[in-house]
Amino acid sequence: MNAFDIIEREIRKYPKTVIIGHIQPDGDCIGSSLGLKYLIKDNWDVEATVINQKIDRLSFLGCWDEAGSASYENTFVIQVDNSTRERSAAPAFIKAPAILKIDHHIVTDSYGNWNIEEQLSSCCQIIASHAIEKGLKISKQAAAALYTGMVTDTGRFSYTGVDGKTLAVASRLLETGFDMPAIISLLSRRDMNSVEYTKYCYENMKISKGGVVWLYVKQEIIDRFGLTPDKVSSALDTLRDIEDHPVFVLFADLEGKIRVEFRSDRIKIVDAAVKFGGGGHECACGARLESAGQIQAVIEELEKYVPSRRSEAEKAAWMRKS
Ligand SMILES: [Mn+2]
Repeated sequence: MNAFDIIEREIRKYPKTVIIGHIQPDGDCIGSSLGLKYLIKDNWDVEATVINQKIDRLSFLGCWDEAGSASYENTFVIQVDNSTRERSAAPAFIKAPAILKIDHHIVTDSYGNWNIEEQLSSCCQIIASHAIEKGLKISKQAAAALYTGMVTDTGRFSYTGVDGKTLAVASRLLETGFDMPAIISLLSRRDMNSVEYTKYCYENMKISKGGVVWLYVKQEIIDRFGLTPDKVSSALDTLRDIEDHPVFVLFADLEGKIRVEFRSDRIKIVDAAVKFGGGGHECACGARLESAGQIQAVIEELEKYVPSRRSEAEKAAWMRKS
């Protein structure tokens, strides 16, 4: 099933097409939404509306609206990069008569009338590969948006899940001639406040007895640095890549709960996230806690995945991969 066969048909059936991302948008979410908007405009001259939360550092890709009180009657909705209906940037979308889900996460909620669920390295890769397969015209603007999502969701093509097909799709996007180094420069830029936050993270990160690297960013710190949820997560870059410590986790106060971001260097830890009611990818997943009292339990659960605490055989297998 090619996503654009559905899109081409449904955009003509309904007076309105709305593309929606997930809450706390990232590069893949914004890149997918805007890339798709540009593809629809360039190939069928139809204006789709994009709904996403605000995120300043990606505004160079284009504009979008925030969810208002719009109803979704008589609307064709394309929901991108969003695994569950609750995480939508506009949950009212579920009332729409026609919903296309395009997502690359582990499948837990196939809420669409059509569900394009492919476990590729980014949602942008799915959209770009379907566009290429269908022989669509891909403008520089569309390519730049889709490339941004591919780059950000794969740690610049370095995470598990990147394969020859990923790079073939990226290659096709680069052929459009958009200014790739400019995109990378914009994505990499840090202001002094971020540098100060990074300093805070290095000074306050901890390593548990069982070898888990962790940090808890409390509300007062979020306020002190004026951090958006997305900026809070940049602490993960401080926690990663520490020799002999492949399992790390970031806790942060968020909307009265504690957001937990689990990460590892090639160790499957998603079961730990599931244990706390979360989910996601094998080595990059998340959950929410009701209170800080549960933090210790999460750390102890994760300690079970630290190679030095596992059997000699498992340890050797992990070392071989290193
Ligand atoms: Mn994604």
